[in-house]
Amino acid sequence: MLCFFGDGAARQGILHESFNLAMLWKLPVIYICENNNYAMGTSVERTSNVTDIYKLGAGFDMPSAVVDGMNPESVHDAIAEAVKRAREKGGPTLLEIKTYRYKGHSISDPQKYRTKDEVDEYKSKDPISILKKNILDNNYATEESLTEIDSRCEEVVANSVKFAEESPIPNDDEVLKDVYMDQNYPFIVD
Ligand SMILES: Cc1ncc(C[n+]2csc(CCOP(=O)(O)OP(=O)(O)O)c2C)c(N)n1
Ligand SMILES: [Mg+2]
Repeated sequence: MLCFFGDGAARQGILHESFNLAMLWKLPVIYICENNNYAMGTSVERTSNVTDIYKLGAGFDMPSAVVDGMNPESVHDAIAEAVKRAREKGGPTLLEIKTYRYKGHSISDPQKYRTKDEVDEYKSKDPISILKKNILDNNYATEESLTEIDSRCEEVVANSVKFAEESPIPNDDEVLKDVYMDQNYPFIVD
């Protein structure tokens, strides 16, 4: 199971309880902390004594690593290793994937907590642009085929939005559809 959360969510106590049980029961969970350095507008440095989030795994003997989230190959390699461990019943892994968020947390975020230079610095290391350059430089694909993939993706998204907007509001009995949980869990009250 791939479990994604932000650096802000990493500060919640329940995560540590979850780490403990996941290690005790050797669950096949890959904890993926997307550390973009801000929880809404609050930097990791303002809230955390230990700012290397992957180190939180040490208290539970959980295999943990920091990964350059601006480098798609590094992310692939780290996930592949964690998946292998999980499939071989080696238990959970914590990955701190260091990345960045170009936009504010929401449209009402004035972004006074960072400078434009900081944002521009990360934009210059954009993983999608770098991957594209890498693909072209190594002749893995042509510019035309990448443009074609882009337009196919845009089409899928546009069709999905159209489908959602044209669909009726779902019935209440669909609220748990496709949700991974015990459908008889006692929280569900008629
Ligand atoms: C249990 C809970 N506590 C607090 C909040 C309010 N809240 C919403 S987003 C957020 C910060 C999340 O930070 P992070 O996980 O780093 O996400 P990012 O801002 O990077 O998208 C907080 C505290 C919430 N939604 N749920
Ligand atoms: Mg964050």
